[in-house]
Amino acid sequence: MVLRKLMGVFMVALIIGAASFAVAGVPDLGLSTAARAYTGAEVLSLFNLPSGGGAAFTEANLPGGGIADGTITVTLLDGLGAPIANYPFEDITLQCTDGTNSMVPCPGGVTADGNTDASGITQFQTPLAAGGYADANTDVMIAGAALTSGPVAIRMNSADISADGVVNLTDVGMFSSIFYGAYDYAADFTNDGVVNLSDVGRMASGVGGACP
Ligand SMILES: [Ca+2]
Ligand SMILES: [Ca+2]
Repeated sequence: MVLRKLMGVFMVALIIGAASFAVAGVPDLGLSTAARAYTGAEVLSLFNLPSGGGAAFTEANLPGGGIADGTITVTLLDGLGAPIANYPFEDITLQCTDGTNSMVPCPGGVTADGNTDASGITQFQTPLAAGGYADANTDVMIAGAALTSGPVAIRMNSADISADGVVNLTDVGMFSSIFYGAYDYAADFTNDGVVNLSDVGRMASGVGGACP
């Protein structure tokens, strides 16, 4: 009887041990988090270029056009809540899509700035290399799967409006149509609610550029 009880405890310990082994060191998409430096409620906007010469996350735009720090800090934890150190930055990426339109990365253009540190932490701060736009929050992707702990309130646009990896006359034409037509976030690079000369400046800064 005692032996049977002991065997039961032993089996439970084995099962728990196996479960722990399964999750240790593997990112948990619910426990891992992504946080924005700016703690206000507003959705920020990030201006991208395929060349990587767009805005750093520290220079994201508030509604109205002001500057706010949109730096994203990612904390990777495994299923036991333990930090995952040295996780490769190539597998920590961003996705921004509203279902119709999307931010389109250049190859390797939207990775975290570095591998996770001993606390499981890394950041997105340097400019992305990307085209396209989406009026939606941004998901942090771990090896292709979104964190279920929630997206970051940053939307994105780019002088590469056509999202083909180059900024050329096609994009200038699309920009002009919006400039002279109805408001569209796709060309409001300063996020101030109007498409005007300040956006022309950012459009011009991208012309001739392409994915590296
Ligand atoms: Ca283009
Ligand atoms: Ca604008």
